[in-house]
Amino acid sequence: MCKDCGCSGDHHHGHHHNHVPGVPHTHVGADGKSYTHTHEESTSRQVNIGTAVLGANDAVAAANREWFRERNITVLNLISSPGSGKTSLLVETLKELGKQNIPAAVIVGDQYGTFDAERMKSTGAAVTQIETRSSCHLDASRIRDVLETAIPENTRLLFIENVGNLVCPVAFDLGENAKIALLSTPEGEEKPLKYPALFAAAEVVLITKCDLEKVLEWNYDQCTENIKQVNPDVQFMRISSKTGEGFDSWIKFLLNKLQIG
Ligand SMILES: Nc1nc2c(ncn2[C@@H]2O[C@H](COP(=O)(O)OP(=O)(O)O)[C@@H](O)[C@H]2O)c(=O)[nH]1
Ligand SMILES: [Mg+2]
Repeated sequence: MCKDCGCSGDHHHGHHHNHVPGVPHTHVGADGKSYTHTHEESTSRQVNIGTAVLGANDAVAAANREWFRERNITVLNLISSPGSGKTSLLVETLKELGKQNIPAAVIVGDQYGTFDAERMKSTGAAVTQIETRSSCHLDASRIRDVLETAIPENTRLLFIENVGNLVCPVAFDLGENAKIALLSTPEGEEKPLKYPALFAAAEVVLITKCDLEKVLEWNYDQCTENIKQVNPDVQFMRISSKTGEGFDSWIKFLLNKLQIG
């Protein structure tokens, strides 16, 4: 989690700043309330708040997980950089699941706007957009708050498209069955070593935009070696939402997930 950007708390600065240590000052938080606090010399206080926030998040995530389990809904949390192809993948995936009569829903988080929800709604699936505003990740309570409205009764599969960010979303359990990482070929083969947390936590890494491999001189073996260094057991899939390559394996993985939960 990114303690420097303040993403760990409800009480959210939303900006970076330098204040004189020991002098109290006030901010208006994302919830509209005013908070007065004091910056200290050491960062130990921030770490403590972060730990408490994650503990509170885990409790809500556990309740979400139970909600999904009672309804037999499999939940996948998609995490990657902005622009790596999450929404494009989901549009094509939802079309395919529609053909196979598998009811799926999506909750998508972005800082602002409803662009992605509009793209995905065209598939006929239930899609709910959350605007996270000052926050760089979804947390379990944001998911809890929309559960009753976002998920039609017969839903079997829920995709959560997290806010585009390789770092902070990883720390927040949402109650999902698995985290799916996407790494698009333009991002470079070394990203799993530079941002290991996501690749260590993922059950599957989708190597997206594989249609661009040639033009980018993408080195698949080097990339997968890098991922294996942080997660020896992870599954890989090479996939393109433009050409449809890799969709057979991806859909097979999803159908299998529905069986085993
Ligand atoms: N060449 C290529 N471009 C893609 C592919 N998937 C997505 N894109 C493009 O990448 C950009 C970002 O995609 P988007 O799905 O919005 O990514 P997100 O921000 O992770 O949701 C868009 O311009 C897409 O058209 C792909 O498989 N191949
Ligand atoms: Mg998107």
